[in-house]
Amino acid sequence: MPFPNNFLWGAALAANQCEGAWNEGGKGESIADHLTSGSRTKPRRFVQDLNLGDYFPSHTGVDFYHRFEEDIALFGQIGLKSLRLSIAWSRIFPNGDDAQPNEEGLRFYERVFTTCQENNITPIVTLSHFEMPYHLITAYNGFANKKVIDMFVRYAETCFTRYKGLVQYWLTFNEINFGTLGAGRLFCLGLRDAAQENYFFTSGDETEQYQALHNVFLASARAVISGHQIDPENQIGCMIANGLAYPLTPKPEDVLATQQRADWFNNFCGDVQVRGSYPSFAKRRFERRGIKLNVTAADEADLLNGKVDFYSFSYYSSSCVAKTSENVGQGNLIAGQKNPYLETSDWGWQTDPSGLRLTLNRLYQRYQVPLMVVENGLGAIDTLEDGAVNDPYRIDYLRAHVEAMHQAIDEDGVDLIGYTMWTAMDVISAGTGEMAKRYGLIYVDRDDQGQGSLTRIPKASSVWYHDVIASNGDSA
Ligand code: P53
Repeated sequence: MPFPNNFLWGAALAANQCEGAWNEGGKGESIADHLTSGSRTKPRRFVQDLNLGDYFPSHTGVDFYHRFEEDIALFGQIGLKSLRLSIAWSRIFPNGDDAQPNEEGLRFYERVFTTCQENNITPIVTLSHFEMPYHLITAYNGFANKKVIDMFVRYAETCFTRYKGLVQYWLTFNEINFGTLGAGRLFCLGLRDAAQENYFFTSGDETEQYQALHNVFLASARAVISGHQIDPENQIGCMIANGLAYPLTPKPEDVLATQQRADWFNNFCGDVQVRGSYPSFAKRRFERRGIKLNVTAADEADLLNGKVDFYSFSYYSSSCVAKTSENVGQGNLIAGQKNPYLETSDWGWQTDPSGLRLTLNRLYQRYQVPLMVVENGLGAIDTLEDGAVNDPYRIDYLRAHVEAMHQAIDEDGVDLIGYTMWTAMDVISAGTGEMAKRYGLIYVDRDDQGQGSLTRIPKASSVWYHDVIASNGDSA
């Protein structure tokens, strides 16, 4: 069986990594606007004061805000059938708690989605991609505060209402499961005590963290309920960062540790969002650790009524787990130990296409809902030579993953409905804040100091991908 005829071949972006125009059009500050640039060895810093001479790459991004018409036309020429992008919450509600939405922000995304339509591109829209309004952290302590649930739901309802007829596919929270790690306390949950210098490495009160995560689950579920009421055509999915891990050895204790890690990082959030209730292993873990969450019967009903329509996830690499291994490493959040059988990218991520097939099988067998791969790609150093970028390494990476998806559909019977590779064009790296870590089908002339003409140059991989889409996967 080939890829289905209406398969959503596409590419992905996120507002804070591409738009720039951080304080234009009435936009408020977001978490992302407070992040400096870093590198593989130098962590990004989260700073409160924007006036100390630091460089904040999201402030200019790659200028998608001003160039989206030209950019989406280029995506159309590549033949993309879908474009995953996010709405910056702080363009719609600049502070998060504003009485009225910002009309200029609403109009911007209306033009973006209309331009997609003109280019026969189906938008897949993430409502929250690590970019909540900064004011919600300082004034409310992020999702620890129940009021923020209502603010998110109001934001989601504003978008569902305004973009009815233009957008049908929605994702609520990007990589929601980073909320199970200390690292996600800031960019997933918006916890105030996490707003310290080091973006990723924070630890704090676990009860507060999991209560905030519960509130994010509720915000997501209530948005799903509203989204279905506002437009029954809406298809609303979860978005989970996949952290496939293999046991480092066949030692039963390593196999068990691998499963426990998978349950906590991969399965917990998916179970809540797809099945509509907390899995038994999570309830038991909270009890044993003395974590008492405030979960009402009304909350439980909302989780059940707000189950997602499909499951989407990011998949980049895999790693190995041993009972004693350090599972969280710097700049490589979900990595465990190295797999001696796999190749490693310049940023330490190991390429594992078979792992994608395995993941698709595990997910489909667990949930039996349609699946979407909404991020997959290779971050690499690209060089511009004679006005062109030749990136055979990226083609090899993408081809192997397209092949793995084909096998999952054809041989294993998995219901996979779309693939949006990361990224449509080069953007700021989320993990390191660099431009040097490029994933795009289109090169953007911009460097780590914010210099460059911002000219767009389609890479060799975009020509390859064009043919893959035109042949519905056959020419991969
Ligand atoms: P960058 C870590 C591990 C896996 C996925 O990441 C991650 C992260 C956070 O860095 O995030 C997703 O740019 C995220 C995107 C991000 C992409 O992976 O660090 O949803 O925003 O750009 C790639 O190489």
